[in-house]
Amino acid sequence: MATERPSFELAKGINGLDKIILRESRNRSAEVYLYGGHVTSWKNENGEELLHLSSKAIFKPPKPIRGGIPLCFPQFSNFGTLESHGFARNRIWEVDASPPPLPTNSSSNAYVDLILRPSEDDLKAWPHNFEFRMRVALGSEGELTLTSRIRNTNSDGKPFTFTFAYHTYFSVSDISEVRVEGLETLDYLDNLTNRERFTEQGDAITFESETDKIYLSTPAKIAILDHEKKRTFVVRKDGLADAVVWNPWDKRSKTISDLGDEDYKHMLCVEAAAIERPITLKPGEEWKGRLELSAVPSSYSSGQLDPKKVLE
Ligand code: TA6
Repeated sequence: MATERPSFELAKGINGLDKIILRESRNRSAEVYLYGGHVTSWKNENGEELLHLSSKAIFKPPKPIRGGIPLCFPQFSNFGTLESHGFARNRIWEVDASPPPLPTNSSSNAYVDLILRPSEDDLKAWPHNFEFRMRVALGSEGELTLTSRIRNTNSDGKPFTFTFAYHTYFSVSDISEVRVEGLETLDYLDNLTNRERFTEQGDAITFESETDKIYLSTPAKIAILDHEKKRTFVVRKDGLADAVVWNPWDKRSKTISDLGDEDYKHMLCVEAAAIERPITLKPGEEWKGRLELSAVPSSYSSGQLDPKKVLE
Protein backbone atom coordinates (compact mmCIF):
# COMPACT_ATOMS: atom_id res chain seq x y z
CA MET A 1 0.00 0.00 0.00
CA ALA A 2 1.29 3.46 -0.87
CA THR A 3 1.30 5.29 2.43
CA GLU A 4 3.56 8.23 1.59
CA ARG A 5 2.32 11.46 0.10
CA PRO A 6 2.28 11.56 -3.69
CA SER A 7 5.43 12.81 -5.34
CA PHE A 8 5.15 14.80 -8.56
CA GLU A 9 6.48 17.96 -10.17
CA LEU A 10 4.33 20.70 -11.63
CA ALA A 11 5.96 22.23 -14.73
CA LYS A 12 5.15 24.27 -17.80
CA GLY A 13 4.67 22.25 -20.98
CA ILE A 14 4.16 23.19 -24.62
CA ASN A 15 2.50 26.61 -25.12
CA GLY A 16 2.79 27.24 -21.38
CA LEU A 17 0.19 24.58 -20.51
CA ASP A 18 0.57 23.10 -17.03
CA LYS A 19 1.84 19.57 -16.83
CA ILE A 20 2.66 17.09 -14.10
CA ILE A 21 5.82 15.03 -14.25
CA LEU A 22 6.02 11.69 -12.44
CA ARG A 23 9.45 10.13 -11.94
CA GLU A 24 10.31 6.68 -10.72
CA SER A 25 13.70 5.21 -9.98
CA ARG A 26 15.87 4.15 -12.93
CA ASN A 27 14.95 7.08 -15.19
CA ARG A 28 11.32 6.10 -15.76
CA SER A 29 8.83 8.95 -16.13
CA ALA A 30 5.36 9.97 -17.20
CA GLU A 31 3.80 13.33 -18.03
CA VAL A 32 0.20 14.43 -17.67
CA TYR A 33 -1.23 17.70 -18.99
CA LEU A 34 -3.92 19.33 -16.88
CA TYR A 35 -5.45 20.21 -20.25
CA GLY A 36 -7.55 17.11 -20.87
CA GLY A 37 -6.15 15.20 -17.86
CA HIS A 38 -4.10 13.89 -20.75
CA VAL A 39 -1.11 11.57 -20.36
CA THR A 40 1.31 12.61 -23.14
CA SER A 41 4.43 10.66 -22.22
CA TRP A 42 5.45 7.38 -20.60
CA LYS A 43 9.13 6.49 -20.70
CA ASN A 44 11.00 3.35 -19.71
CA GLU A 45 14.36 3.05 -17.94
CA ASN A 46 16.22 3.72 -21.22
CA GLY A 47 14.34 6.97 -21.71
CA GLU A 48 12.39 5.44 -24.65
CA GLU A 49 8.94 6.88 -25.29
CA LEU A 50 6.27 4.18 -25.12
CA LEU A 51 3.28 6.28 -26.19
CA HIS A 52 2.83 7.82 -29.61
CA LEU A 53 2.39 11.58 -29.74
CA SER A 54 1.45 12.94 -33.15
CA SER A 55 4.25 14.78 -34.94
CA LYS A 56 1.62 17.48 -35.58
CA ALA A 57 -0.04 17.50 -32.15
CA ILE A 58 -1.52 20.90 -31.35
CA PHE A 59 -1.28 21.87 -27.72
CA LYS A 60 -3.86 24.60 -27.96
CA PRO A 61 -7.35 24.49 -26.44
CA PRO A 62 -9.98 23.68 -27.58
CA LYS A 63 -8.28 21.16 -29.91
CA PRO A 64 -7.65 17.90 -28.02
CA ILE A 65 -4.05 16.69 -27.95
CA ARG A 66 -3.46 14.04 -30.66
CA GLY A 67 -1.62 11.07 -29.16
CA GLY A 68 -0.80 9.84 -25.66
CA ILE A 69 -3.94 8.89 -23.75
CA PRO A 70 -6.96 11.09 -24.51
CA LEU A 71 -9.93 10.45 -22.19
CA CYS A 72 -13.26 9.88 -23.90
CA PHE A 73 -16.06 10.93 -21.52
CA PRO A 74 -19.04 11.24 -21.24
CA GLN A 75 -19.35 9.91 -24.77
CA PHE A 76 -17.23 7.65 -26.91
CA SER A 77 -17.03 8.76 -30.56
CA ASN A 78 -20.47 9.83 -31.85
CA PHE A 79 -22.47 7.43 -29.64
CA GLY A 80 -24.71 10.36 -28.61
CA THR A 81 -25.32 14.02 -29.32
CA LEU A 82 -22.19 15.54 -27.77
CA GLU A 83 -18.97 16.47 -29.57
CA SER A 84 -17.00 13.41 -30.70
CA HIS A 85 -15.42 11.58 -27.73
CA GLY A 86 -17.08 13.95 -25.25
CA PHE A 87 -15.61 17.01 -23.54
CA ALA A 88 -13.30 15.67 -20.80
CA ARG A 89 -10.33 15.63 -23.19
CA ASN A 90 -10.47 19.35 -23.82
CA ARG A 91 -11.22 20.74 -20.40
CA ILE A 92 -8.73 22.00 -17.86
CA TRP A 93 -8.46 19.55 -14.99
CA GLU A 94 -7.23 20.37 -11.47
CA VAL A 95 -4.93 18.61 -9.09
CA ASP A 96 -7.13 16.97 -6.46
CA ALA A 97 -5.46 17.81 -3.16
CA SER A 98 -7.66 15.62 -0.97
CA PRO A 99 -9.03 12.68 -2.95
CA PRO A 100 -10.97 9.93 -1.18
CA PRO A 101 -8.58 7.09 -0.31
CA LEU A 102 -7.64 4.81 -3.18
CA PRO A 103 -5.70 1.72 -2.12
CA THR A 104 -2.82 0.71 -4.37
CA ASN A 105 -0.60 -2.33 -4.23
CA SER A 106 2.46 -0.50 -5.51
CA SER A 107 5.23 0.78 -3.27
CA SER A 108 5.73 3.75 -5.59
CA ASN A 109 4.61 7.20 -4.53
CA ALA A 110 4.97 8.64 -8.06
CA TYR A 111 1.33 9.47 -8.63
CA VAL A 112 -1.03 12.38 -8.98
CA ASP A 113 -4.76 12.73 -8.41
CA LEU A 114 -6.70 14.92 -10.81
CA ILE A 115 -10.31 16.04 -10.83
CA LEU A 116 -12.77 17.39 -13.38
CA ARG A 117 -16.12 18.95 -12.50
CA PRO A 118 -18.53 20.32 -15.11
CA SER A 119 -18.58 24.05 -15.92
CA GLU A 120 -21.81 25.99 -16.45
CA ASP A 121 -21.36 25.52 -20.20
CA ASP A 122 -20.80 21.77 -19.81
CA LEU A 123 -24.02 21.55 -17.83
CA LYS A 124 -25.87 23.15 -20.72
CA ALA A 125 -24.58 20.48 -23.13
CA TRP A 126 -24.83 17.58 -20.65
CA PRO A 127 -27.06 18.51 -17.70
CA HIS A 128 -25.48 16.29 -15.07
CA ASN A 129 -23.31 17.09 -12.11
CA PHE A 130 -20.38 14.77 -11.72
CA GLU A 131 -16.95 14.42 -10.19
CA PHE A 132 -14.44 12.67 -12.41
CA ARG A 133 -11.36 11.76 -10.40
CA MET A 134 -8.38 10.16 -12.03
CA ARG A 135 -5.19 8.89 -10.44
CA VAL A 136 -2.19 8.51 -12.74
CA ALA A 137 0.51 6.36 -11.16
CA LEU A 138 3.91 5.21 -12.28
CA GLY A 139 4.66 1.93 -10.50
CA SER A 140 7.96 0.65 -9.20
CA GLU A 141 8.24 -1.74 -12.20
CA GLY A 142 7.59 1.11 -14.65
CA GLU A 143 3.92 0.23 -15.15
CA LEU A 144 1.53 3.10 -15.81
CA THR A 145 -1.86 2.93 -14.10
CA LEU A 146 -4.83 5.19 -14.70
CA THR A 147 -7.72 4.79 -12.28
CA SER A 148 -10.86 6.76 -13.04
CA ARG A 149 -13.62 7.25 -10.51
CA ILE A 150 -16.75 8.94 -11.81
CA ARG A 151 -19.48 9.92 -9.33
CA ASN A 152 -22.98 11.18 -9.93
CA THR A 153 -23.34 14.31 -7.77
CA ASN A 154 -26.73 15.36 -9.17
CA SER A 155 -28.96 16.91 -6.54
CA ASP A 156 -32.08 16.54 -8.72
CA GLY A 157 -32.32 12.79 -8.07
CA LYS A 158 -31.59 11.96 -11.72
CA PRO A 159 -29.34 9.16 -12.93
CA PHE A 160 -26.97 9.67 -15.85
CA THR A 161 -25.51 7.39 -18.47
CA PHE A 162 -22.15 7.61 -20.21
CA THR A 163 -19.71 5.76 -22.42
CA PHE A 164 -15.96 5.91 -21.85
CA ALA A 165 -12.54 5.08 -23.29
CA TYR A 166 -8.86 5.45 -22.55
CA HIS A 167 -7.92 6.21 -26.17
CA THR A 168 -4.31 5.01 -25.80
CA TYR A 169 -1.86 5.59 -28.68
CA PHE A 170 0.99 3.06 -28.32
CA SER A 171 4.31 3.71 -30.00
CA VAL A 172 5.29 0.82 -32.29
CA SER A 173 8.32 0.34 -34.51
CA ASP A 174 6.36 -0.63 -37.64
CA ILE A 175 2.59 -1.24 -37.71
CA SER A 176 3.05 -4.00 -40.30
CA GLU A 177 5.14 -5.97 -37.80
CA VAL A 178 2.72 -5.72 -34.90
CA ARG A 179 0.15 -8.22 -33.65
CA VAL A 180 -2.53 -7.97 -31.02
CA GLU A 181 -3.42 -11.01 -28.96
CA GLY A 182 -6.39 -11.58 -26.68
CA LEU A 183 -9.16 -10.50 -29.07
CA GLU A 184 -9.32 -13.65 -31.23
CA THR A 185 -12.79 -15.12 -31.88
CA LEU A 186 -14.54 -12.14 -30.27
CA ASP A 187 -17.42 -10.17 -31.77
CA TYR A 188 -16.71 -6.63 -32.90
CA LEU A 189 -18.48 -3.66 -34.43
CA ASP A 190 -16.68 -2.41 -37.52
CA ASN A 191 -16.66 1.38 -37.68
CA LEU A 192 -15.67 1.18 -41.35
CA THR A 193 -18.95 -0.57 -42.25
CA ASN A 194 -21.57 1.30 -40.21
CA ARG A 195 -20.75 -0.62 -37.06
CA GLU A 196 -21.89 -3.90 -38.55
CA ARG A 197 -21.25 -6.81 -36.17
CA PHE A 198 -18.67 -9.45 -37.14
CA THR A 199 -16.75 -12.21 -35.40
CA GLU A 200 -12.95 -12.10 -35.40
CA GLN A 201 -11.02 -15.06 -36.79
CA GLY A 202 -8.97 -17.29 -34.54
CA ASP A 203 -5.64 -15.66 -35.38
CA ALA A 204 -3.89 -12.76 -33.68
CA ILE A 205 -4.78 -9.41 -35.23
CA THR A 206 -2.30 -7.96 -37.71
CA PHE A 207 -2.46 -4.75 -39.75
CA GLU A 208 -2.31 -4.06 -43.46
CA SER A 209 -5.02 -1.40 -43.94
CA GLU A 210 -7.23 1.02 -42.04
CA THR A 211 -8.69 -0.63 -38.93
CA ASP A 212 -11.37 0.78 -36.63
CA LYS A 213 -13.11 -1.93 -34.59
CA ILE A 214 -14.89 -2.07 -31.26
CA TYR A 215 -14.31 -5.52 -29.75
CA LEU A 216 -17.04 -6.52 -27.31
CA SER A 217 -16.83 -8.28 -23.96
CA THR A 218 -13.06 -8.53 -24.07
CA PRO A 219 -10.74 -10.23 -21.56
CA ALA A 220 -9.03 -8.29 -18.76
CA LYS A 221 -5.65 -8.70 -20.50
CA ILE A 222 -4.62 -7.84 -24.08
CA ALA A 223 -1.10 -8.01 -25.51
CA ILE A 224 0.46 -5.91 -28.29
CA LEU A 225 3.55 -7.62 -29.65
CA ASP A 226 6.10 -5.46 -31.43
CA HIS A 227 8.19 -7.93 -33.37
CA GLU A 228 10.90 -5.48 -34.42
CA LYS A 229 11.37 -3.95 -30.98
CA LYS A 230 11.05 -7.37 -29.28
CA ARG A 231 8.72 -5.59 -26.90
CA THR A 232 5.25 -6.46 -25.71
CA PHE A 233 2.78 -4.05 -24.21
CA VAL A 234 0.43 -5.70 -21.77
CA VAL A 235 -2.87 -3.92 -21.26
CA ARG A 236 -4.71 -4.89 -18.09
CA LYS A 237 -8.11 -3.41 -17.51
CA ASP A 238 -10.90 -3.53 -15.02
CA GLY A 239 -14.45 -2.20 -15.34
CA LEU A 240 -13.96 -1.73 -19.09
CA ALA A 241 -15.59 -4.52 -21.05
CA ASP A 242 -14.76 -3.36 -24.58
CA ALA A 243 -11.56 -2.66 -26.51
CA VAL A 244 -11.23 -0.42 -29.56
CA VAL A 245 -8.44 -1.08 -32.04
CA TRP A 246 -7.67 1.81 -34.40
CA ASN A 247 -5.10 2.64 -37.02
CA PRO A 248 -6.07 5.20 -39.69
CA TRP A 249 -3.52 3.98 -42.30
CA ASP A 250 -2.32 6.26 -45.11
CA LYS A 251 -5.43 7.68 -46.79
CA ARG A 252 -7.43 8.49 -43.68
CA SER A 253 -4.33 9.93 -41.97
CA LYS A 254 -4.17 12.62 -44.63
CA THR A 255 -7.66 13.79 -43.60
CA ILE A 256 -6.63 14.27 -39.97
CA SER A 257 -4.99 17.69 -39.85
CA ASP A 258 -3.05 17.16 -36.61
CA LEU A 259 -1.66 13.74 -37.55
CA GLY A 260 1.54 13.49 -39.59
CA ASP A 261 1.17 11.60 -42.89
CA GLU A 262 3.64 8.92 -41.76
CA ASP A 263 2.57 8.71 -38.11
CA TYR A 264 0.24 5.78 -38.71
CA LYS A 265 3.27 3.55 -39.30
CA HIS A 266 4.45 4.07 -35.76
CA MET A 267 1.21 4.11 -33.77
CA LEU A 268 -1.54 1.75 -32.72
CA CYS A 269 -4.53 2.65 -30.60
CA VAL A 270 -5.80 -0.10 -28.31
CA GLU A 271 -8.42 1.49 -26.13
CA ALA A 272 -9.93 0.02 -22.97
CA ALA A 273 -13.54 1.16 -23.14
CA ALA A 274 -17.14 0.86 -21.96
CA ILE A 275 -19.27 1.34 -25.07
CA GLU A 276 -21.69 -1.47 -25.85
CA ARG A 277 -23.18 -1.36 -22.35
CA PRO A 278 -23.11 2.28 -21.24
CA ILE A 279 -22.64 2.94 -17.53
CA THR A 280 -25.60 4.32 -15.57
CA LEU A 281 -25.08 5.94 -12.17
CA LYS A 282 -27.76 7.06 -9.74
CA PRO A 283 -27.02 10.10 -7.55
CA GLY A 284 -24.32 9.17 -5.04
CA GLU A 285 -23.14 6.17 -7.08
CA GLU A 286 -19.57 5.86 -8.34
CA TRP A 287 -18.05 3.88 -11.22
CA LYS A 288 -14.41 2.83 -11.36
CA GLY A 289 -12.43 1.98 -14.52
CA ARG A 290 -8.80 0.98 -14.26
CA LEU A 291 -6.13 0.67 -16.93
CA GLU A 292 -2.65 -0.71 -16.28
CA LEU A 293 -0.02 -0.64 -19.00
CA SER A 294 3.31 -2.41 -18.88
CA ALA A 295 6.05 -2.88 -21.46
CA VAL A 296 7.99 -6.13 -21.21
CA PRO A 297 10.56 -7.85 -23.43
CA SER A 298 8.77 -10.24 -25.83
CA SER A 299 9.19 -13.93 -25.11
CA TYR A 300 11.04 -15.65 -27.89
CA SER A 301 11.05 -19.33 -28.77
CA SER A 302 12.68 -20.67 -31.93
CA GLY A 303 12.25 -17.38 -33.73
CA GLN A 304 8.52 -17.19 -33.01
CA LEU A 305 6.79 -15.07 -30.42
CA ASP A 306 5.08 -17.35 -27.96
CA PRO A 307 1.60 -15.97 -27.27
CA LYS A 308 1.07 -18.21 -24.24
CA LYS A 309 4.12 -16.85 -22.47
CA VAL A 310 3.10 -13.31 -23.30
CA LEU A 311 -0.41 -13.66 -21.93
CA GLU A 312 0.57 -15.67 -18.86
O1 TA6 B 1 -11.31 5.19 -31.32
C1 TA6 B 1 -11.32 5.20 -32.69
C2 TA6 B 1 -11.94 6.51 -33.17
O2 TA6 B 1 -13.23 6.67 -32.66
C3 TA6 B 1 -11.89 6.49 -34.70
O3 TA6 B 1 -13.14 6.30 -35.29
C4 TA6 B 1 -11.14 7.73 -35.08
O4 TA6 B 1 -11.85 8.71 -35.68
C5 TA6 B 1 -10.44 8.10 -33.79
O5 TA6 B 1 -11.16 7.61 -32.72
C6 TA6 B 1 -9.97 9.52 -33.57
O6 TA6 B 1 -10.96 10.39 -33.15
P1 TA6 B 1 -10.62 11.91 -32.97
O7 TA6 B 1 -11.92 12.56 -32.56
O8 TA6 B 1 -9.59 12.02 -31.89
O9 TA6 B 1 -10.11 12.42 -34.29
